[in-house]
Amino acid sequence: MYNPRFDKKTFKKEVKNNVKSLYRKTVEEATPQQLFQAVSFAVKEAIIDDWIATQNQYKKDDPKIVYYMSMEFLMGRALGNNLINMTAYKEVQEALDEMGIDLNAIEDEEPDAALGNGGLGRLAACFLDSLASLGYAAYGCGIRYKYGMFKQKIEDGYQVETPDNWLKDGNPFELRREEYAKEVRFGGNIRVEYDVTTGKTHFVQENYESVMAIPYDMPIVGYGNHVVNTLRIWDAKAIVDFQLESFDRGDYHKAVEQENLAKTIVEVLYPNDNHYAGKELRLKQQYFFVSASIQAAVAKYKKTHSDLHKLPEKVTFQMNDTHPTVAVAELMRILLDEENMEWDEAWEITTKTCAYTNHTIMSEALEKWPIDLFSRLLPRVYQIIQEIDRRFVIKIREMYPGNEEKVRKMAILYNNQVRMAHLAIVGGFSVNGVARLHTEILKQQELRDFYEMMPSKFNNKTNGITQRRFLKHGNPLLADWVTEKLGTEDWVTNLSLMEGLKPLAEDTKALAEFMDIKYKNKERLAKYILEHNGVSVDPRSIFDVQVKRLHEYKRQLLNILHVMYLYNQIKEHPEMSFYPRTFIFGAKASAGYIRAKEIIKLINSVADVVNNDRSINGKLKVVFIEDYRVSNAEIIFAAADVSEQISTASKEASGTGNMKFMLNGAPTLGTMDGANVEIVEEVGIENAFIFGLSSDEVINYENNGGYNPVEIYNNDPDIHRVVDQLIDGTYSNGDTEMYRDLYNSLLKAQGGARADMYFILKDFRAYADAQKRVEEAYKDTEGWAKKALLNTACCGKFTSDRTIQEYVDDIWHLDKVKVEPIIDQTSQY
Ligand code: GPU
Repeated sequence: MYNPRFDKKTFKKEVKNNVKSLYRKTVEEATPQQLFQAVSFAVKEAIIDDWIATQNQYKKDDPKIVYYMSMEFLMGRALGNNLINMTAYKEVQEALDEMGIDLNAIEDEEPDAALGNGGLGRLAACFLDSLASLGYAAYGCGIRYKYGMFKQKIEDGYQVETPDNWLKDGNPFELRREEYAKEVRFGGNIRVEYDVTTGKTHFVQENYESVMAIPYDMPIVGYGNHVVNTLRIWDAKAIVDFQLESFDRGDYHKAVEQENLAKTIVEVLYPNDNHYAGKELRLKQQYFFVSASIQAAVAKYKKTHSDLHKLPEKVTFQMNDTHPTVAVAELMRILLDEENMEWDEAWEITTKTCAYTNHTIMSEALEKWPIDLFSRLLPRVYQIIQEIDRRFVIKIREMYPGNEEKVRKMAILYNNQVRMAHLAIVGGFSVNGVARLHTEILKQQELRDFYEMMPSKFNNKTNGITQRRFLKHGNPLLADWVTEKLGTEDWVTNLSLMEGLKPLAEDTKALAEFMDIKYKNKERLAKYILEHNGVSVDPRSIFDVQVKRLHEYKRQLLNILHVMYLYNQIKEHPEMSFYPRTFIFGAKASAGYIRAKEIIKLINSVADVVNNDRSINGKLKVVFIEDYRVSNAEIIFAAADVSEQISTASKEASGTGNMKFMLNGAPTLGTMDGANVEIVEEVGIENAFIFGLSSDEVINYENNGGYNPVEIYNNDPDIHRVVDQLIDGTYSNGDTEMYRDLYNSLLKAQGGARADMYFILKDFRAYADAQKRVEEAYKDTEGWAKKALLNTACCGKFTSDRTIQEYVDDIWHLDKVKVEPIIDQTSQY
């Protein structure tokens, strides 16, 4: 066991002592929040030893480091996860029990660290967990937003956003590292100096505004290996003294401006998922954390290495989508202006150090900054991008003489815009997609020209998730059962062992146990729903779950239209056999995404009507879970029977929720999109419910102007009826306008958008049929249990440990590190 040094007595003493010194209270007097703080500080105390040991080991071994650059880290709660990874969860639970403290209740006091929107941010969090658990040196680099993802309230069926003040009680796990502060400069102008003696040109930024970036470090605990890596997130503060002492003495106005800049820059996470809004402050955020992180990484490298030309041997900057791709130009700037390198040597280093991951093909997500905004905010960085572009365009012309179409399509600067994806592809050595299908679409469609020009840069890294949080922590009943059945807990770090469960699909007793655990988890979720939504749901009904960001391409609208259809069926044929179903939704809509908000309102309206209709005998329930986030996701995945993954084929790059459902034994009801394709490949098509257009068919329609939904509407009376119910007042107390926009979106081309852009009516019948197959399959209790169990048994591929190992083998080439723990008498682990 990992923690032979855990001593209950010392731990309990420490908790008591923390309550006393932090709050001048006894354990009995302390509030739950105070107990959470006291326990967390005791846990941090133990983590610190391993954190020091790890960093010392890194100093000794000098391994290559990956810097995972991301605007988002959707970490969720830290306490329970840290205990799990220290392999101390049960011991600490017991110790606290003996003090009359319930660990679960204490965990519920911790706010989620919601520094991300959805899949992209959660992937970053899973990756950090896997990097530490596999023993690789890594930093997560991001922003310490004062306000994370907004909290969602549902009022009268509408989403209402409230600020997420996650730091208000203090964050016990973070460390402020003032001594590693870095200055970041914005705006002003560039003065060009020519040095006659050296013949060198210098570029001097003047009249700029600047902020100080202050790092906060959060420990990332590896599982059972004493490795503790660092998530470094940057706070901003004004540099007032500096300005008043220098040439700007007495420039009160500027001091105030800088104060404001510092305050606003880290104020809040932009709540957009898969969407580029073009806000200047967002670009400031991007450059702010990228510049600080790269400065810090270069400074760290220089402490122990003399030759910057070998930087690529020790450092990779992995850019999580285009959000941090200004990194390419910033590294160039540092090498050129601060290290006085020539262009070619700086370029050689940069293009061996930077790598880019693409997470979407949705065109509205492409970051294309207007040149006037970009060059005003980052004048020197912009000059460098101009030069990168100039040289790249020469290359295009060399390769494709006379083909100006290629230049138009591939240039970085075009149409008065800076195309960030192009910068990343040209300036990096690797471009990867996040599921096999997605990478193929990138190569054959969106990035085809780049693939043709530089095929060797392109590679696939199918996403993954961490089983430590989403099984061991989130579903302890199933986790213990798996351990018992496999006779080992090694699946926690080697998920391929799950295939050892496959024979149990033929074992009636094991199947019953498996479904009994599912039932208990459904009871736990039902309790949560009753407490948080005031709706009572029957754990014997089928829990059909769609939880993810609200987006038209994810097609929550298809799901709820189908519920409306089922409701019509039940009303019309009360005698018809119908297995009771509970449709569970959870989703945040970006604050400015009107149509997404209409869909939330519709779901809640349908819930209102259906849940209150006594005549259907509770056969159908609809629940919208408020404030879907990492912490309640853990409960939701564990309780799901059916995993809804119904995006329009080609649109969902990968999906990762799909993997979390699979891990917890919920078969996929989905399209052949993203990683669903690979899930089906692992589990077998007979253990999933697949329907709808293929990505090729969708792309084909799109290239030929779409399809005609009106024809379907006119020819299918069930569909006709459901669509009409959007405007006949059925779900709006007689209001015929409330859902008119949704109605129009399905039937009418408007404002450049095709009618039914996401093929909802086109796929409706296929979806309804697939749902019918779900119902039939569920009625066969043992048959269903088999499918469910096989999903868990076949999920091995989808651990982020596998994903990270592939990144290491193909892109990062990191060295594995072994950490020997510090044995310290005063420490309790
Ligand atoms: N994704 Br781009 C986001 O969550 N937010 C974004 O802004 C962009 C992509 C998601 C993809 O939609 C999802 O398919 C994928 O699994 C996830 O990134 C992680 O790669």
